[in-house]
Amino acid sequence: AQNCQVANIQVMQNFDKTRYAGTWYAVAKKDPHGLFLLDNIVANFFINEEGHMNATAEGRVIILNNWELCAHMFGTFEDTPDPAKFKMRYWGVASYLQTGYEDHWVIDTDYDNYAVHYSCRHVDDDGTCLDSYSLIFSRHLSGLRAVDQRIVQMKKTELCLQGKYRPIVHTGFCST
Ligand code: AZE
Repeated sequence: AQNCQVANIQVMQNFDKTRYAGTWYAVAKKDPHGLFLLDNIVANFFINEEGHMNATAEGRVIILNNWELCAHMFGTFEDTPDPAKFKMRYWGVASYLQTGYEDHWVIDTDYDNYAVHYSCRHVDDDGTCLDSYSLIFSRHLSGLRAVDQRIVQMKKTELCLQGKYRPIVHTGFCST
């Protein structure tokens, strides 16, 4: 039974942030309300000296209506009692980019091929999510294998976000 309660969302069991480290290419996304990374989204996760997860992310954005640039972002993660649920504090390397403090959940991953991320920014009074974003990651720029696509499709449905994702193009916009 699908009730779409944020509190009932299943996350990755025994999440291992060491194995999660390294480069992930975002291949699909469900956007939040408002400004977000448009495409060419690549995230790099690593563990800092204190053992906490950190990440850099980049992606194409358009700010101030028509200024197109590559956003270079940084995120630090606070552990919570659930090893797959983090609080992420993030900011832009340039001050005119976005800052925030929000949930960052790893829904599923095999560490070597795919990962499903989810963040609910605003839980409604009825316990469903009012404003979420979600990224589907691949270790490879070429995208996901068919076997991984089937798993990811199931997870999108579990998140109550089936049909709400759009593919992310990688044109090299942020590589120069
Ligand atoms: C994420 C991967 C882990 C590190 C970070 C991420 C999120 C970044 C944003 C950036 C938004 C920037 C905007 C700029 C104008 C989840 C991709 C930091 C939400 C809108």
